[in-house]
Amino acid sequence: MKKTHSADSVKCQDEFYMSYALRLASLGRFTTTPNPNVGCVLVRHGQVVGEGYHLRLGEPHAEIHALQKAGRLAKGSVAYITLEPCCHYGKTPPCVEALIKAGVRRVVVAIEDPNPEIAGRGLYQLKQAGIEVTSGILSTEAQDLNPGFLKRMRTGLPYIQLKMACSLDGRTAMASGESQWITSEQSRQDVQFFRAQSSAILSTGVTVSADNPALTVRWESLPKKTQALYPQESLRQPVRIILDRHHKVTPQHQVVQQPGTCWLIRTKTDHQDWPNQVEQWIFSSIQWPDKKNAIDLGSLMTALAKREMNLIWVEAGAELAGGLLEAGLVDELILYMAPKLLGNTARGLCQLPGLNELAKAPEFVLQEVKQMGPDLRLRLKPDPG
Ligand code: AOF
Ligand code: ZN
Repeated sequence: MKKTHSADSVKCQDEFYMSYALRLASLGRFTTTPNPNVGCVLVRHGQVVGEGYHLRLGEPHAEIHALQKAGRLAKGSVAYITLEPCCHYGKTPPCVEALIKAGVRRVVVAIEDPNPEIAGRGLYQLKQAGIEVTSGILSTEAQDLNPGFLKRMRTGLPYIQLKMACSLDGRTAMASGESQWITSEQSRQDVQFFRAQSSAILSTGVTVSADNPALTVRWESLPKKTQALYPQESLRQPVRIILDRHHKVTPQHQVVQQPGTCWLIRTKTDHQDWPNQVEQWIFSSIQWPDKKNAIDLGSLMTALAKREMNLIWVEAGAELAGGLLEAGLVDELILYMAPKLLGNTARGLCQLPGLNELAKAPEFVLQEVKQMGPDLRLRLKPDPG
């Protein structure tokens, strides 16, 4: 009886400190890509003696920050880490060695690191050194913090969030194409938050030539609560990736002019005078009867993962939305719904041309519903069936 009670209290304590480490980890959410968000807390005799999180590629890992803060007090402490510590020489030396050297007594992790360089070997080396290891504490929360990194490491594909905005009757734009400002200021601030934590924002030449969007992150447009946690200088511009097989993007468009990298995905190169931050990617096309010259989205995503794109935020029209859904590439649908009716002549959410039976309609599982000012935000995942 007594043993069960103490096991419960250890688990409770582990969860308490792990949730603190997760909060620290999330402070790197706008900056760490292509690396994961990781937090670390060192606890000795019930006191936090060191803490830290990973901020940016090439900079020290979470554990190193925490060990530096703890100094000699790290000896005999318990380390709570949101991801299995690394055991390889990457851009920085292995954290496992640093933890062993500092004399940490026990290591508690939320999840294993699927990076093939690590994949359980970090925990193994700790055990070999006589350190007690516990794994799986708040693993769901830790997975949710790093969907992009984890998916890329596990599958070689990025995690894709498809954003759509519509009216109550599921319409995205008037028949004329007029569409700006369907949703509210609060929803647009929320979009800024999602953009900021993505590796890249994906759109199309058709959307760029219709709306000339900047597709940037603007700190002053982030929610006030976010501004308080993340300093302006820590913002990074996600790569802007534009599917542009019809060469609609010109050097004058905002996606090209704004600071940050822009990749134009095309089937042929052109010889215009593009600024340095623009790169043209040439993709072989697939000739389908109904989609002449369409770029194979699966191959594109594999190529983007090879360029270390963890999380891709898609803001485009009905055609790309339909294409990604048909190809089974969408991991999450984020739908902002404004309390307006646009009527039957307005444009629909997504093109699914081959769909003629209800039984074949893509289905989703609702993950979350949140009110955003006057709008609703639905988060949905495709139903694996
Ligand atoms: C940790 N703690 O805080 C992070 C880890 O090139 P490097 O040295 O930055 O190593 C990158 C890899 O290390 C990354 O792909 C992931 O597997 C792991 N990230 N590991 O122990 C951390 N950010
Ligand atoms: Zn490390």
